Amino acid sequence: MRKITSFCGLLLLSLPALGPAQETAPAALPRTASPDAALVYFLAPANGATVTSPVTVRFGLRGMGVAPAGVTVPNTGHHHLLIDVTDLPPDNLPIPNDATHKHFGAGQTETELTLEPGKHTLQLVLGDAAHVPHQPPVRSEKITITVVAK
Ligand SMILES: [Cu+2]
Repeated sequence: MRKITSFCGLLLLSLPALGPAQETAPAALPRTASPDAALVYFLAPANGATVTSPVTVRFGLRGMGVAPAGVTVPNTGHHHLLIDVTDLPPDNLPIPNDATHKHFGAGQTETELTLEPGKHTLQLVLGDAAHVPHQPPVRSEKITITVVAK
């Protein structure tokens, strides 16, 4: 997280130095290409499932490999889990790292999630070595689950 913050700081600091010709360009980071066949999805829970907390969430990935953050092997990335996120974060910046945007930078493919009772949405986004979504983005469908008390 500290790495992301300092990188963003660097990015912001470098903006005033851009020439007039670049002023209209978005403050974007280089994007890493994803293959056409790439697909990220939930192995569990199922969309619409009723579950108890903690919820075991398993991440599926087809057409690409999982690599830890910082690794720049082509056609790899690491998982990010968006919890109750309405607006997707920008595709051209590192995915935020907070309570609703969880990074699995060690290459994890599952997690135990503690959620309050009620409806929740979950969505997966693959990020590259620098936590930036691929081009085109590799995102799962957004699933809805209902958490009930034990
Ligand atoms: Cu990340």
